[in-house]
Amino acid sequence: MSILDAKFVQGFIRMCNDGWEQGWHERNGGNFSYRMKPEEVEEVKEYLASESEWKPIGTSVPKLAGEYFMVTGSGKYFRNVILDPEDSICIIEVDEKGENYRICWGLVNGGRPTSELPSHLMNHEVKMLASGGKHRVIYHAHPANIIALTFVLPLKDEVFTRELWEMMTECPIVFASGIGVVDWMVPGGRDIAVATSELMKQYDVAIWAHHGMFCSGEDFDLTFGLMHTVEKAAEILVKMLSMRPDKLQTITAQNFRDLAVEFNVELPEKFLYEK
Ligand code: 2HA
Ligand code: ZN
Repeated sequence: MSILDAKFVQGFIRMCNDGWEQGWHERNGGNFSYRMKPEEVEEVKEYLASESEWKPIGTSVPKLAGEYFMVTGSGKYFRNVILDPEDSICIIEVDEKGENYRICWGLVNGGRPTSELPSHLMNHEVKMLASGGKHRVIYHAHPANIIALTFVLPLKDEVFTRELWEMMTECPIVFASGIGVVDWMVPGGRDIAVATSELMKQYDVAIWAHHGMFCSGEDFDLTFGLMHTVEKAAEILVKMLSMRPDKLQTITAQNFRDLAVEFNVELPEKFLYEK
C-alpha cells in the first residue's frame, strides 16, 4: 500500500492526465484542487508530515480551517503528474484561522502549491457553503475555444450562458445555473480570487477573459464533465461563427422553458431574453 493507491489520489491523477490529453494544459497551464473527505485524511494519515512551516495563503478562508486539500504544484506540468505525482502535486493543510497553509505530502523536489491558491481556496469556501458541503473540486484550465470566444462575445454572464446553451440541447441541463465572466485581470492574486468567488456564489463555472475557465463540482467526473461540456459548446459556437455570423435556426427561449419543465431544472429567466 502506498498513498498513490488511495482512490482519491488515483482519481486526481487521472483527471490531470485527462485534462492534458484534451489539450487544456500547455506547459504549466492550469491548476486543480480537491478538498479531502475526513475518511480520506484518515486513510493516508501515516504519509502526512506536519513539520513544514506555515505559509500565508494570501487571502482569508476561515470556513476552511483545518481542511486538507490535494493541489497541483506551481510551475508543474499536468503532463508530468501521471509519471511523477510526488514531484508535481501535494497535500496541504489549512491552519485554524484559514490564513496559512503547510505542505504535508508531495512536492518532494521543492516548490509550492499552485499560484492560483487564493482563487482555489476562496472558490472552495464559497462552493462548500453554497452546496452544504457537497462541492469538493475546483478545476482551472485553458481550453482554446472558450478563450477564443472572450475576444468576440460581450463579456457578460447572460450572453455567454445563452449562446453556449444554444449550442447543444444538454447544455442548459448540465450548467443550468449559468456561467459567470470575469473581465481581464492580473492572475494569481487576491483581487481575481475575490471576483471569481463572488460569481461562484451563483454559478459553477467562471470564465476568465483571455485566460481560461474555472469549474466547481462535487466529484472528479462531474467537474471534468462540466469543463468538457462548456468547452465543447464553445467549440461548436466557434465553428458556427466561422461558417457565418448568424444562425438560420436555433433553440428558442420558449424551447428552453419547455425543456426546463420536462427535465425538472430551473433556468433563470435572465438568460431567456428575447433577441
Ligand atoms: O500557469 O494557469 O492561471 C498556471 C495558471 C495560472
Ligand atoms: Zn491559468
